[in-house]
Amino acid sequence: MPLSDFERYPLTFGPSPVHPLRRLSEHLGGEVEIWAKREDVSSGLAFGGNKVRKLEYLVPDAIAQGADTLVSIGGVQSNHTRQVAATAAHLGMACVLVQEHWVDWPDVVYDRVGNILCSRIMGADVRLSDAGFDIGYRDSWKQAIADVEARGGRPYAIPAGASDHPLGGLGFAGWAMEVAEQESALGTFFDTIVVCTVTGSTHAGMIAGFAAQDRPRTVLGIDGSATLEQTREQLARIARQTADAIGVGRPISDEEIILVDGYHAGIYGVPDASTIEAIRLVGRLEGMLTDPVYEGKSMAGMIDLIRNGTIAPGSKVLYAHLGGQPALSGYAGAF
Ligand code: 5PA
Repeated sequence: MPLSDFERYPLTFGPSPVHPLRRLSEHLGGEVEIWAKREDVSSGLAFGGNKVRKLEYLVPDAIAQGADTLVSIGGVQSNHTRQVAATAAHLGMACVLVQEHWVDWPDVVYDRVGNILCSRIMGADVRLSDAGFDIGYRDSWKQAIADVEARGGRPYAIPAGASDHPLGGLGFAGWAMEVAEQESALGTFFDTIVVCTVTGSTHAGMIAGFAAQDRPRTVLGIDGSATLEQTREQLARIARQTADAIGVGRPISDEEIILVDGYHAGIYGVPDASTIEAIRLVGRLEGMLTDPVYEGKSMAGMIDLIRNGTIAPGSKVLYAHLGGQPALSGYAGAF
């Protein structure tokens, strides 16, 4: 059925803003026009970010099931779990979060500032776990769900990044529709989209949403997981499942699913020199902040792909800014 027939619980202010990054474009030679579309500033829920848009489609399901507690999972500095905590508070629900040891990072305040601090302030039951990085299903998460049931609560389980869920791709299928509307208002067309990919449903939703449109474009997912095969499998699966759900009416080809290796710094959650340089560059040229785990890596990727001509002169690029800045304070040591 068409996306508009799915129930959506508004958690955003409306379409996320798009704007040109003129000084960055010029700095990179002026032949590629770069714009940003800003998920980080399009909701009033605790610094926003890409999960808010996904959760707009999961919340009606949670309410319909009579849930009273949102349960989810991520790393210690997960942006996703912070957005789940904000959504639960906004809905008057309880929230249980499993925060795993996805990243070895030496800043002593890493598990006390940024996202995890926000989640604690918003009243979530935050549980630290020793398990390492994995975008799949975990025992600690099953335990959290069982605990809610044991105390008579009604849990609604949201997987990592709200991705591996039947409704996970819908939010960013909607993003693709929104881009088309904004393009016609602006009289422009973005032939290349750059997005950071980890649990996959952001990128997957975009692929499905753009597949429903007439004019082809390239969606470059810059991998931030450093577990490429697992992310590629989940990305492809969610893209195809979302395309079916919204009635795209044709199969998604392998060529439409582009996961770019080489900018994840070799490991999830840890920046390398190019990540830090990209964060500083765009901060100093545009006053726009990106983080060391996700957007700094997709920014480093976009910059390099423009410099090396993979994104060809004459291209119009839309950089999906998916949020993530609250984690910056946990990475003070990197700066
Ligand atoms: C995240 C995810 P996907 O997980 O949908 O591929 O999105 C990647 C991504 N940018 C990109 C930012 C700022 C993100 O937060 N974050 C996760 C989290 O736990 O925060 C799901 C991993």
